[in-house]
Amino acid sequence: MKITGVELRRIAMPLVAPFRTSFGTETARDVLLVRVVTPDAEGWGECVAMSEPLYSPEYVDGAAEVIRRFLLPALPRTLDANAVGRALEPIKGHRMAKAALETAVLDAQLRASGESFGRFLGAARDRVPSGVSVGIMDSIPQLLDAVEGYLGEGYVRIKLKIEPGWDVEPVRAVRERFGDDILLQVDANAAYTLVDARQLAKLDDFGLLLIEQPLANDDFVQHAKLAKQLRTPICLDESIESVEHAAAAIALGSCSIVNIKPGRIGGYLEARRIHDLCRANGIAVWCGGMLETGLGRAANVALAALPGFTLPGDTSASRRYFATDITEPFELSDGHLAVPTGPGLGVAPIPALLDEVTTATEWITL
Ligand code: OSB
Ligand code: MG
Repeated sequence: MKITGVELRRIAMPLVAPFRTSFGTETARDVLLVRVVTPDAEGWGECVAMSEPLYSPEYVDGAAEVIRRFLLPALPRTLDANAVGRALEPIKGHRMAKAALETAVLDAQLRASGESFGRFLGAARDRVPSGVSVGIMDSIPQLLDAVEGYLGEGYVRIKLKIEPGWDVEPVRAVRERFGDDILLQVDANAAYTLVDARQLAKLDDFGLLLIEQPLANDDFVQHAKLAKQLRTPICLDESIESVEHAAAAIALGSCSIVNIKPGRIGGYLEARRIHDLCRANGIAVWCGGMLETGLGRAANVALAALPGFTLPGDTSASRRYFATDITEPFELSDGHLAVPTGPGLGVAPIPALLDEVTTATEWITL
């Protein structure tokens, strides 16, 4: 495949409600889209980096800069998606930027050959169960209203964002109000240290599926120590940036579950490698999200249909975050999202909707 050129497009998507985590509050999603143009087809990749480097070191301006200055010049003139990761290997880190570029190349390749992401990746089902990530709220009643709304829409699993001062009480309140049967888990986004082990152990009383990323991104050893002090399974998100990290976490006993976010770990090919490794080691995986538009969501849903994804992911409907998506919206049906079946991502931006949210475009001829 020969790439003619690449468009970098910045869009600003207002959120239906502020989304608060232990690292910050988002009111709009600032997204970098990568469009790869070839003679036969074009392909889209969504960069999951956020405006500021608070979740990980990457951020949107930095991703755009590394793509134009280092990643695109490193690509061979003709290539397929398998060659992208290898060509970009000399450039350290920047996995979110690399993932966006590789995904766009893969999408173009699959659109040209008529194969869907799901089929290419090895999807084992045609729909995936949907969980929802619920932000930190100003009060418990406000949280209970939000959770009630999501359960009413049919979400099959609730994830509560937690931080010191907002952990045991919100979990207790949700259990008291909605019972022991709902699938419930929490995500700390690295807000605790090992000194908080006794506080985190209080969560053991509530039958949670897992606690996600309680400690700092690089604390593999301390997560392993914490795992010995908790009955609640530990799931890693931020810590796992590659299949090598996943192998280290498994060997050390740092986690028993992995949140696979393709954007964070460099793309869907590495995501599949982590899936395969975890499956062979009896480690459950689920598909995380980064408030993706329909483009990123389509690929995540395809990935979440692989057989090792045995827990519901953060693959929510488009309207969880956006009043208007840039593609046809993903909608819940009986608590599930359908895996797209069309070529490539199976969805495409609707030009008028895309233009409405576009803040900048840049064309790079290769
Ligand atoms: O930690 O999983 C996370 C959103 C942005 C950054 C980090 C995280 C999240 C979410 C939301 O939890 C996932 C989603 O619904 O897309
Ligand atoms: Mg997380």
